Amino acid sequence: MRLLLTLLPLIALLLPQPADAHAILVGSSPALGATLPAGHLDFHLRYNSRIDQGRSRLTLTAPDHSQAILPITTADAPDVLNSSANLSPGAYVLRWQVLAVDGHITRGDVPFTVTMP
Ligand SMILES: [Cu+2]
Repeated sequence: MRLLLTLLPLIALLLPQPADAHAILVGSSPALGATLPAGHLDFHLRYNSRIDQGRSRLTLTAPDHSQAILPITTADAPDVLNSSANLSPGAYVLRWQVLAVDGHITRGDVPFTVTMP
């Protein structure tokens, strides 16, 4: 009995989870807090599940705090978000908002710094 009680939480973990596929960021370029040289910059965000690229959004906050919506470029995989921009030195925040296939929206920030080339 004691063993069963000990195992119950583990068994619960092993049972199939309810369908839930919130998109979670699993990798990004630039990486969180990265420092990159000024000029042309490619943005690649990768998620743990398929996302609706047409209903997802990338917003870039510039060093002067102005915000611009970045055009999302065609991706070769259903779980990535790509864009690019030409950036001058300063502190930026790439804000992503994605719609996952389960209909849930998630968002997050990727702060990074651009330095003189
Ligand atoms: Cu979800």
